[in-house]
Amino acid sequence: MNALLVSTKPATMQVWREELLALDPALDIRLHPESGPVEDITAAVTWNHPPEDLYRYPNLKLLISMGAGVDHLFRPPGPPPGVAVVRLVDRLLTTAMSEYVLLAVLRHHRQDAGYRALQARREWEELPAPDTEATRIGVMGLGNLGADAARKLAALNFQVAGWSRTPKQLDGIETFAGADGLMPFLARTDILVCLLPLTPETEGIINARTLAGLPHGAYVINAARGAHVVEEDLLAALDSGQVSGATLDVFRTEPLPREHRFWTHPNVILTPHAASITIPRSVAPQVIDNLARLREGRPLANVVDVSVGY
Ligand code: NDP
Ligand code: OXD
Repeated sequence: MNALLVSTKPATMQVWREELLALDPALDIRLHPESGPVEDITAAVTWNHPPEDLYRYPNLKLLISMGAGVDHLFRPPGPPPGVAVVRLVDRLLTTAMSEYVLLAVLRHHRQDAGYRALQARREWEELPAPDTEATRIGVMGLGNLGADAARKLAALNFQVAGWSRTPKQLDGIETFAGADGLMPFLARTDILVCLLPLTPETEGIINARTLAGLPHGAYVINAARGAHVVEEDLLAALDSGQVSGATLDVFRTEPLPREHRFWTHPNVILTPHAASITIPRSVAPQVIDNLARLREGRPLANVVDVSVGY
């Protein structure tokens, strides 16, 4: 029996089932927790599924993340040994993330908060003209999302740099890599954009030390994972003015607790992990494709390197 386990929020699971069956009516889909006999499950497409539960399926061969990120699959005890892990790479996901980043950058760069405050007071006043070519943006993570955002920002004439684990070359973008490249990258960054995967190496990477490495008054945008940020350190940097403001989509605890200071900080704009939302209809074909590859013993697409966690 080759059954596919689908696990996420109940209402979303029904949508996934419909979209997958529309492409392959023969699929045997089981919605968590109604998985049937555990021996039947050979593949699973999941989001925030309890990781230890995946060890119950002795014939599981493939884990498909319902998003671009896979950190939810690497929470202890991590994916069962020998099970392949793949993730989503999707044009709509990438486009939506770049829109989010561009919106946050331009809202800051064009002093939107300042003009809204003037409007509220009915004051006709010009703020200093922004200088795009002199504004340096630094994108942490030059993968599918980071590289697209970096290219689009460069097309707007910002000075764009990117930082990645291994060296990269991107036309019109200055690149930095590895631990040695981090502080020089930060030192030339007026607007920091985090689009890293969450791994043991990147957890807490936006902290007192790295924030102090940015020019005074830099702006921070985090649309990757909340645990990239040491939240107390970011709040301290916002309070001192080292960081002039932040746009945050992701948080250590989600939903963000109602008493958290980010909700009311005057220089924080936040969204509820909505920068780029997976659209099942858009990604169902790649799930079907990977299931076919698994069945036919062909190489899988968008494979995650389990040894580095992304
Ligand atoms: P990719 O795997 O395509 O790219 C990851 C990039 O990060 C690569 O350039 C990689 O370097 C770099 N990187 C990884 N580890 C390190 C490190 N230790 N030091 C420096 N650079 C590092 O990921 P995506 O671009 O597809 O997605 C990025 C993240 O965005 C996801 O993991 C997810 O957490 C988040 N996300 C958030 C969403 C939201 O709605 N808020 C929606 C979708 C994704 P190298 O190129 O050398 O491998
Ligand atoms: C993702 C996300 O990783 O939505 O795709 O966060």
